[in-house]
Amino acid sequence: MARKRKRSLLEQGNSRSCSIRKLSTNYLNLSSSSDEKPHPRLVCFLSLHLFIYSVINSPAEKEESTSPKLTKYWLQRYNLFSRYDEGIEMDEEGWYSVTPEEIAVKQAERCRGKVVIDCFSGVGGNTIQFAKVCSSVIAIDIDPVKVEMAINNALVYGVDDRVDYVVGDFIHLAPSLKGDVLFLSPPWGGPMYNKVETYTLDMLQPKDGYKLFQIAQTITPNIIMFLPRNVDLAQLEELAWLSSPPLTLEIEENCVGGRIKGITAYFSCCAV
Ligand code: MGP
Ligand code: SAH
Repeated sequence: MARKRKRSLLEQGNSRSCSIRKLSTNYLNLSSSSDEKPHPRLVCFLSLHLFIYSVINSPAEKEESTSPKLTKYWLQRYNLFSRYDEGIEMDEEGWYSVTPEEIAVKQAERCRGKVVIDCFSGVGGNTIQFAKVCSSVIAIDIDPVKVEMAINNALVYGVDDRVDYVVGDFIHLAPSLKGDVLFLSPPWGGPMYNKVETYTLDMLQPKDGYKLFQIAQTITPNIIMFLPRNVDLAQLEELAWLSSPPLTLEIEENCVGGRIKGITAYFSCCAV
């Protein structure tokens, strides 16, 4: 199992300034031993040079800066996975799509003791928390790389043996699935989802939200959807009361550190 250890930006910053300080001091020591004081401009120039050199050549910096657009997610890495440093693996979509751990814990708590199907399991943010409290978990993702990462990440949390992983298309697999609760955290169309004022259900992928919900209902009425914070709440209510029989709907705003990250809609024919 590939285990990557990554230093935090702060640690990198500290070690970088330490090594610069050390190198500059060495240089000054050398100079003073020969009793020749270097020109202050030369010291400045060399320090700057060493700083740039160490920034460019820091392996940790290189590893983390492969995609600058992901930096904001990397800075929140411990909110995404508290055990991030123990070998968590992510890809680009994983970084911007994973459910923050605090939210996943709450969603899983609602499914305690049940058989849960995590229909769009990604790198496993939700799957791990379901595995901790549910009687069994089926995790489905169409992308085999995500499933490999999810297995690795479940290993980090010691719950890998409590999940059945399936590489496949939820839409095609649906007729063969059985479970008490269906959890849907589908692609929202990328990190630009919040560029519209109101996110409508037709923007969900791989099918629009109405179709996804219809497919989910063929398996169970107990459906949980993790959706953008700007989702059209009236459409969610519509989904609930247009169902036959009408479903109860509970909407939860999910915050981390005081910022809303998403909305969870709990649909049920009875309390889940
Ligand atoms: P965000 O809005 O991209 O990040 O995603 P953040 O840090 O709130 O950005 P800010 O600059 O607006 O403050 C917030 C959360 O939404 C992520 O942590 C994911 O849990 C979730 N999320 C985002 N996207 C694009 C998706 C997605 O496509 N699918 C799913 N299931 N969740 C997503
Ligand atoms: N809840 C997950 C994030 C899910 S992101 C977590 O916490 O980690 C949405 C996922 O849906 C992506 O990993 C993507 O590969 C997957 N996906 C997209 N289309 C799919 C389909 N038709 N069937 C199953 N998975 C799909």
